[in-house]
Amino acid sequence: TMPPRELTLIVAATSKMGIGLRGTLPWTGLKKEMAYFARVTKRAPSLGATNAVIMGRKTWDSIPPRFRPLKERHNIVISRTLPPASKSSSSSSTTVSSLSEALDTLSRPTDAEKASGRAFIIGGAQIYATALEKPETKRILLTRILSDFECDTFFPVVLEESGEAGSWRRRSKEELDAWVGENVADGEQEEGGTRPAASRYPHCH
Ligand code: FOL
Repeated sequence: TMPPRELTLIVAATSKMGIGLRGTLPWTGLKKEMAYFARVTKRAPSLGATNAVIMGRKTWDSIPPRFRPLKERHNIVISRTLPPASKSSSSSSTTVSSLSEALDTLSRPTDAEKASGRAFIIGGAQIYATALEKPETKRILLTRILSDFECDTFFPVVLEESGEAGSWRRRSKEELDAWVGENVADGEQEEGGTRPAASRYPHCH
């Protein structure tokens, strides 16, 4: 019997913890930030391992069809209404009806490749909230978006720039770098097209 898989939440949020607007990301053109998301979620702890990305159905719908399923990752989609041909599953994507079922799926991997990968919760708000109640949820990788974009969806915990947020505590850049496996750019990173949206790189909580 194996220990349950650790879960890592990855999220980009404004200072008010805004994460979404009308079914998509509130911002456009944060290409380096999205590239960071893709690199971190793809990077597996060992050669020949594949990570899993777990998301709600609305987040799945928000991903441009050309990028779905997210490549080089096992995509697990949570939907109360399973697609026709039920419990649709291929090697790169699986649909389940709850986060608990997603965790069950991870606990009986179909192959060694998936057995050794990391598991990331990639949203949205409902799935983050459910995941935050699970003891398996060990860390949050937050990218702070410094421009105050309009949002109608919010991350369920307010993570402060400095210090505590309930039981969550901000970690050092060294701890972040060591876990993600890269030297994460430090300080304010400016990008975002014509009107640069400053984005500051992750906090590890
Ligand atoms: N975390 C962070 N840090 N940034 C995000 O943008 C983010 N987004 C989500 C969850 N956590 C995040 C959920 N939304 C794609 C689109 C939306 C999305 C997640 C992923 C997406 O299309 N990803 C492609 C990259 C495409 C590109 O290169 O532009 C991928 O391969 O990951």
